[in-house]
Amino acid sequence: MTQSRRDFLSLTAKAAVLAAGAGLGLPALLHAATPSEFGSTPLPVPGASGLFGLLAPEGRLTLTAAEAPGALPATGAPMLAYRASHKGADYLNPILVLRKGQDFEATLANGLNEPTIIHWHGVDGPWRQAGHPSYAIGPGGSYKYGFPITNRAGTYWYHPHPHALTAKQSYMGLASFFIVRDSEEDAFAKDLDLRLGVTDIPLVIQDKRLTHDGRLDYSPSKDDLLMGYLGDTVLANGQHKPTLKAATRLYRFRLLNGSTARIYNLSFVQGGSRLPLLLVGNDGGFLPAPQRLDGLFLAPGERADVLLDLRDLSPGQEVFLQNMPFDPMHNEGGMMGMTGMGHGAAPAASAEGHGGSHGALGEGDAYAILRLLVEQQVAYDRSLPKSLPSIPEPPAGGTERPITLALQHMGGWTINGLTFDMGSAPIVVKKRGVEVWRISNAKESMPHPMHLHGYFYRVLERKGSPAQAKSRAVDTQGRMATDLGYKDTVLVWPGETVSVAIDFGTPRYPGEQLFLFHCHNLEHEDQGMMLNVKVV
Ligand SMILES: [Cu+2]
Repeated sequence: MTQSRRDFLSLTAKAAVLAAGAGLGLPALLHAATPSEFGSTPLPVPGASGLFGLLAPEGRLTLTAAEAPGALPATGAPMLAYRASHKGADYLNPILVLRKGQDFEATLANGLNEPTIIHWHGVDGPWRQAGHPSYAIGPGGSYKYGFPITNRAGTYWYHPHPHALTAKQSYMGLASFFIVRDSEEDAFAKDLDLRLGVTDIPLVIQDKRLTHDGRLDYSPSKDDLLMGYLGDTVLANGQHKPTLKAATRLYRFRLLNGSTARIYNLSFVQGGSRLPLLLVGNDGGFLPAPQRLDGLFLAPGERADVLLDLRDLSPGQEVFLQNMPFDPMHNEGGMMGMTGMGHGAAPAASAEGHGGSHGALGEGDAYAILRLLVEQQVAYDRSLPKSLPSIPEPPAGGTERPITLALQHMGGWTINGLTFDMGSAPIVVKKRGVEVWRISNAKESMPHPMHLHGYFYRVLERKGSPAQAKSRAVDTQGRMATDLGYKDTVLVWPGETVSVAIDFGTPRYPGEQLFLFHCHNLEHEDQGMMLNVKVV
């Protein structure tokens, strides 16, 4: 009997009891891990080889997208992975570790039976290096990448980007981290005594639906394609309900939401209270200054680099990384009747933390993702950082460009009323200065994490934010701590307008460029919530 089957059976009885008492829907409880259900399954952490092994490439690296039998840590089922061999070690989905200034040379080999191409998410490079879907290669084909790493230190990542197949391929396993280091990062890690894979932990969070025998199940219905495919089991580094044995010291977590559609509201919880976190970085590296917070939203594609201080804990104590209840704002309900694709649950149900009817586990449900078990008492004499490497203030002014996100009558999600057309570029920008994009999401909508290729945003302002975002504002412009610094993916809630400044003026890539602006809810992207952006 597989692990997931055992879990299912043991939880069913428990859920029935709970459901009777609490008046909650039975399905919502089936796979919602509660702290008491965590066993001794170790969290897969990056090592010197294997799945998510740390790989600092020297020379040209070949990444082969292919099926990897038995590779999914949670169930031992097959998954898709990028295979690589380097200096005698074999890897699956290697965590690429590069230095700023280094030349990156990689060849993607397509071992799938359908087209694919890699997008280096957040990594600067000219458009032909960025995995535009027009460059997708067929089965047996290959694509050569080669460009210098010009990013500052940060937590970037890579995943497929063939049009209409991005969600499925990412979901089936093709995704990993792309970590860039520089001298600022070296100093930071040295000051805090942080080691990648030991006390500096890349953590990708993904929700999955599993078949009865533990295989990954990607079979979105029409409703799922419209709202996003939600799983009922949440994995951390591919493992369900894992434990990381920890010491009484500082830890760094590089959190990545690698789910196709699910948004998380993350906190570290100990004995019923949320522990303080120090947010030090996000999509584009270090923030201007560390931000103390007790929780953060993480939408698909976004990263958060956080420090967690376990010095005051004692051996035997546990900390859980949890999803905290929130309103997932599936407020597209009013439109659903019009599309004829109505779903069962009333939109109002979201206010109670159950996000519609898709999947047994609502986005707004409370559940645990990872356990930290304090085992070792150590002396740790470093102090928390009071400052971080400085970055410029967001630029003031610029050419304004309104962007609207809405559900098309009788159709899917649109940007400025349009869906993706490979041959047209509805957004044309000049390499001449700053543009301010005012991204407005309709009221009868759902949250959309909007991602731009090739350039970082600086968030200027949030207007019309829902209470759960507004309550986390750290300034009068309504920005949250997670909006500070450089962003490549920004979550826009229903009814909200997020203004971002993009500097197209700094010389970057020679010649005309064709990048993409799209929703990182990957079902939305694949359904066409994506536009070409031509930079001339
Ligand atoms: Cu979307």
